[in-house]
Amino acid sequence: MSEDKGPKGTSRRGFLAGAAGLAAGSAAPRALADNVKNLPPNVPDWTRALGDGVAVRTYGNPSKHEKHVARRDVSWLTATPESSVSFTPLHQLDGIITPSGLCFERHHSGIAEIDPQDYRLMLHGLVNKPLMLTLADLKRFPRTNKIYFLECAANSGMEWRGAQLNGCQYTHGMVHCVEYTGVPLKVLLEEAGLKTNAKWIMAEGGDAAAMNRSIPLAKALDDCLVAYRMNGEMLRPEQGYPARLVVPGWEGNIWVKWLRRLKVGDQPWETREETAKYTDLLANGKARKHTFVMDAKSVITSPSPQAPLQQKGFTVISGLAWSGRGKVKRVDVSLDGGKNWRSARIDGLVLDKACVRFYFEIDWKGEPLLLQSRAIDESGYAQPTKDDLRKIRGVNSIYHNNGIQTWHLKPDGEVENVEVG
Ligand SMILES: Nc1nc2c(c(=O)[nH]1)N[C@H]1C(S)=C(S)[C@@H](COP(=O)(O)O)O[C@H]1N2
Ligand SMILES: [Mo]
Repeated sequence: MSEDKGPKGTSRRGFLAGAAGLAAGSAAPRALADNVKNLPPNVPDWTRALGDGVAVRTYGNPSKHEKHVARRDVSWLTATPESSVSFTPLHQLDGIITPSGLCFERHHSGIAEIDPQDYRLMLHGLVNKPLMLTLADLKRFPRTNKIYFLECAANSGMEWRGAQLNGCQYTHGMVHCVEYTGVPLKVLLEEAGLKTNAKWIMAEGGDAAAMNRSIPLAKALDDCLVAYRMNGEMLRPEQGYPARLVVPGWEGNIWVKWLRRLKVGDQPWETREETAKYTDLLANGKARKHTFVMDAKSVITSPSPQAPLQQKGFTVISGLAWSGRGKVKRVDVSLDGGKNWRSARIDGLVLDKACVRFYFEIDWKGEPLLLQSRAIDESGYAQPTKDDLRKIRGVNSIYHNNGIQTWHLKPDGEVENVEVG
């Protein structure tokens, strides 16, 4: 390896400095000595015998050693598991694509189990030719593949009155980012033919909640999809099998799962989910509604409370950023609670209304740090501090909390959810 300088002047030869001393670290890997027979230069157990053949694992699962990588819920948050949420383990992932089995779930009445043979999508209302489509019909329309994030409007909703949940899985884990395959909604609407007074669309789910929301026609004709695949495979039941609405950049609640009906109308339906819920109570007692767009947001996923640092030296700080207004243009990182900022390195794809992955490498000497990240999107919008957000919004909201998160990294490597004043 050449002696070129790494980020912040770290010598590349120094990346693993101290690696040999792992056993002396605070969280040493399980007693190395016990496994000496499996360590080089010895021939390990897994080299001494044949492994499973092909087609034993017909639909593969992660290694049994990765069982700790899991969706988790917060038991006291909701009264029942059917109307509840599980969170994406953001601290255990990298890149921008969320593995299908780890996408957070938000159901109002549990997971509908739909037989694809009996599936129908009805499109009616202010159209010239109402449609009743089977899944096979949907698959015959021209289709497209798009990577988008989906964020529940309630993500970070517990943090309005101060730091509360200790882990980015819980503070920020109501987001996922996958590739969808589906039919542009515009194609279906054109097939049905819109009447001239068409202005809104109502999407309704086939679950026991029959969850429904109104969508302005302009958005429906812009970039919405009726998706039936995610990450190449058919949608998982949790994500709305066999078809869901994809509403890029807009709050997750509108992404109706188990999509059963699309009705075209001339005004919003004022459903429960856009009046009693998914509105934002302001300090003056008035509430905002139809707050569709998810503004730019970011979070450091590692280190974070569930992913403490195991040792000093070269350290990769990593996180995710996204914006419902388009592409993320830049992500800044602060080590001192927002006094000084430097640009992080965005690595991998930078797509419209999708997550980006950022990295910021440091040589950590064990000093306490106040880690923050802030996303700036192509519209010029910069993620606000929590206090700036509270100045406009008060503290009575649940939804649309995109304030800057602070993690307090302590000398022992532990990390805590805090706020800086
Ligand atoms: N039919 C139906 N669609 C639904 C819901 C639901 O309960 N029923 N929950 C909504 C909410 S509030 C969110 S945040 C997203 C969550 O999508 P996910 O479960 O794929 O993460 O689905 C939305 N679509
Ligand atoms: Mo949601």
